Amino acid sequence: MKILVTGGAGFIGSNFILYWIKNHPEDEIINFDALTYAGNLENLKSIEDNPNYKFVKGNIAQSNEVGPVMSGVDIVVHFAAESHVDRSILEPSSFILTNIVGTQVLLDAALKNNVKRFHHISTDEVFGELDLNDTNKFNERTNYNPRSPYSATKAGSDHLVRAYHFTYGLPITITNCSNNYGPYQFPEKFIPLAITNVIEGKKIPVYGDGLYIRDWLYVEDHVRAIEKVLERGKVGKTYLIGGMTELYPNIEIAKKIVRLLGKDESFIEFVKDRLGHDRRYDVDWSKTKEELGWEPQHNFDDWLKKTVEWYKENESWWKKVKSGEYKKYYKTQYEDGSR
Ligand code: NAD
Ligand code: TDX
Repeated sequence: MKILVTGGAGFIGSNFILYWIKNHPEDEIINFDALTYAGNLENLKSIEDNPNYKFVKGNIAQSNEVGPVMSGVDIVVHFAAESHVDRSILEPSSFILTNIVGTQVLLDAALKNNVKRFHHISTDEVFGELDLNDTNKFNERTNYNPRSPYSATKAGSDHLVRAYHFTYGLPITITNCSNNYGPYQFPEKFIPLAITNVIEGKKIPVYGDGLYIRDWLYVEDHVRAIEKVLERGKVGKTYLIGGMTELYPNIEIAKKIVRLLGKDESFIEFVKDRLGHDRRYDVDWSKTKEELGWEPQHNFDDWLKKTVEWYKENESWWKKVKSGEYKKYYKTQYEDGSR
């Protein structure tokens, strides 16, 4: 089987490739990635010489770059995206180009090359926000209600993927998952930012009142869910993926991280809130469990601890990542009061 992975140099894509090569060594993987600030081939160093793995640098929004890599592909697993909500608030245009136009270019090429499955990775953020004190969760029937430029572009890409199925018969599946955490996550996202800041002697910036809730999913649970959908998912269907049920507000997570690093709460500071900040996400993944036999296996407390250990042991990985372009972004996002 020949699998084209887009965005395989990013956080979830690289975890997916490492898992797939280990568990399906007979398959051929092409990793197609533009290597934006978020793409890092160091994540894949351990497999770079594997004869069944090949990296091709290219932009999903450029049809002349996508065309040649799609030839002979059986399955597309589409991770490539601009993925950080705060960056989408500062500058939405690259999100529209990559997440919407890029997805459409890939869909066209997949159709032309008769791929057997186009699997699109999406997010629970397309459903908008839940109130803090209601008990509803997102499910397969929840209406789309995206509220950030990022989630609006992911919603647009989901609609296009389904449209290519209904209109042209492209065999697609979609997963909408909750917030991932684990190794190789770019330290602009809350958990790796918090861990690496404390190790560097900086504070954890907690937005607003800190009472925002995410449904944390360990990245390997997500990768196993994608595997199940590729093996047993029904063409045309959407599957929801979420974590185990501990729903901690961000401030609690910040407190857990400082404790795990042997520091006190003076390492936490409240900063100005994100514009349009979604209050709560919570995913009902029971249908996915019923149909595919998948459920998350990594509980938050144990795997947050292991994630903290990973960042402690891999300082050289994130120190490089946190330099350069990242410094400029950090200054604009956290130090420049002009917005
Ligand atoms: P990431 O930002 O870590 O990685 C994105 C990758 O895509 C990078 O390697 C980058 O170089 C590549 N890329 C960006 N623009 C590209 C382009 N135009 N052409 C080719 N490659 C390009 O993202 P992630 O956290 O690994 O997320 C992967 C996918 O999962 C995204 O589609 C995201 O929307 C979705 N998702 C992420 C989370 C999460 O918590 N991280 C949760 C739900 C859904
Ligand atoms: O410095 C921060 N301080 C803070 O309080 C940052 C970066 C975040 N936060 C808060 C905002 C959110 O409530 O932490 C929570 C998590 O923030 P992010 O890590 O930026 O994730 P989120 O905005 O929830 O989106 C993530 O999950 C869904 C991914 O970035 C998306 O790609 C994915 O679709």
